[in-house]
Amino acid sequence: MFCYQCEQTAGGKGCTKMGICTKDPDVAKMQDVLIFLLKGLGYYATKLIEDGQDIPRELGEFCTECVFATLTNVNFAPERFVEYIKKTNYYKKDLMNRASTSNAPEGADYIAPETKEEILSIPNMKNLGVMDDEELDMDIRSLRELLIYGIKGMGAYFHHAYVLGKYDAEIANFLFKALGSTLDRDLTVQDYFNLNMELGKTNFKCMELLDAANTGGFGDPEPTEMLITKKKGPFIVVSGHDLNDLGDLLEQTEGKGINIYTHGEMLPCNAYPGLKKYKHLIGNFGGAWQDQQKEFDNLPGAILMTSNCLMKPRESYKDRLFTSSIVGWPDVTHIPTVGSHKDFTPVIEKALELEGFTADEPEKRIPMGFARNAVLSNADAIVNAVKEGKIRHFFLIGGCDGARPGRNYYTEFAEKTPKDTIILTLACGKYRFNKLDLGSIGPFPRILDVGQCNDAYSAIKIALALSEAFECDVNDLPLSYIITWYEQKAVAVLLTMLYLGLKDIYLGPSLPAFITPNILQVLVDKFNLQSISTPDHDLQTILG
Ligand code: FSO
Ligand code: SF4
Repeated sequence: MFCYQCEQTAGGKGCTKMGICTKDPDVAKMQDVLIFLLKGLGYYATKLIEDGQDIPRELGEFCTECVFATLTNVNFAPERFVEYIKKTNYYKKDLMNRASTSNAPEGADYIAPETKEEILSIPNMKNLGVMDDEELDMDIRSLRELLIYGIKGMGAYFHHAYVLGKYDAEIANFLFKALGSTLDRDLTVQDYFNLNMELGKTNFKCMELLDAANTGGFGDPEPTEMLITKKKGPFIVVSGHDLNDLGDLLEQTEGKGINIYTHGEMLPCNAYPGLKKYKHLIGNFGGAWQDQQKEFDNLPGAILMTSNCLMKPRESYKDRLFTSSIVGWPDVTHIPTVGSHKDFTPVIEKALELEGFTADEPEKRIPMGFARNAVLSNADAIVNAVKEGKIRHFFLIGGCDGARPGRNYYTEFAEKTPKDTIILTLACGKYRFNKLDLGSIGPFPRILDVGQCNDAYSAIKIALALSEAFECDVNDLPLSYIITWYEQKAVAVLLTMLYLGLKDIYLGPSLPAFITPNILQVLVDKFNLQSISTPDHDLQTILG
């Protein structure tokens, strides 16, 4: 196996024997085969689109689901990948029957065997795994993988949007085109650079679509004092990013005496009126994803994972862990989607069977729910506070958290920000400092939680609105981006930020292993992308 798609890759170079995330070589091989098949599928779908034919939504959704399944910490169940491979073969044969197969790039017409044993015995071939083509220029490989990881990240957002009824054929068509293009051996560095920028552009549209799906389905998040302590009684902890699943579960648990806690990236759901109207959505449990094995150990309640980040479950909670949607782990009960419905009865029964928390903890709450609507409804007050010198600078400190050392940078950075500055935060990186009491400036807490990682859209909208209010370029705002990355959604968001021309982004805790020195130099020259150093040094550079 070879995988270097996430920040925790072995030795900062690549996982070759076993993933640090515990992805094993069998699942890694199946994911490689699936992505390879999808490249050909993308190629033929694009041919048909160019010939003026429509690709059905069903295929766009299927392709999206497949790329999402290969994202870090999502699906570790080999049998689910066998099913994806079989179905991809089926769709691909149909496309090949309809499209012209002349001039197709090498590998485009590949059809995989359909049993687990046969799939695992597929010999290495050009383009199958990341490193399988030794002759490929390293900078081209770097940009090709950047594009593929961007596709995976955007696929996750697209999936969350269309399960809430928002689909956009242009986004699906770009997914097909981008996948298909990675088989083209004639593409230059510039071609790949352009495709990556197009990914950034399309992902912006995709995050906008997801924002519309979330706010259209559940209303605009509103500032909320969210409970972060335990309440007595049976409960279900819901993790991941899928608001649709949380909404369905809340409906199905209403009146059953079960408390629902969000976990990880579900935290922002406590601010959506359409979700918080359920009184049993009680608050948030625990910290970021990498703490789950410790926090779920012997937990006296049920746990539902609706998307990443899933870690290898300990035996002490495997029987009360459930997966839904895209997520999978061998021997963990999966709640299937039937039509558009999920029946969460097994999760509910498990929660009622377990003891639950036996006592109330002393209550603690933290402010959250500062998405674009909540912040921009106070735009005048913010602009005035800046003009009066009460707010000197804004920091967007956000992105994904992770397990490796070096991430206390973000806690320290937040603690050291001067009292006349505001921190906007999003994604699970916020857990590094969201419980700190950094005070407030007028009516605003100094930490404004904008939402999930996809709510980078909301943060960008806030930045663009401020630049309009101040009549300046967005890069001239007193705003700095301190970004923490872990997996491929962060890649998609970063490409969007670069596409939008945002400059001076500080990226950490380490730079991606798949970015070669030459490509890094291009990003530094063009966007002044910087790696983090120390909080003191970076604050000094930013604030002068
Ligand atoms: Fe975190 Fe995991 Fe949202 Fe990521 S829970 S690490 S960027 O999947 O998705 O921030
Ligand atoms: Fe390694 Fe990350 Fe790939 Fe898992 S996803 S195998 S940790 S690089």
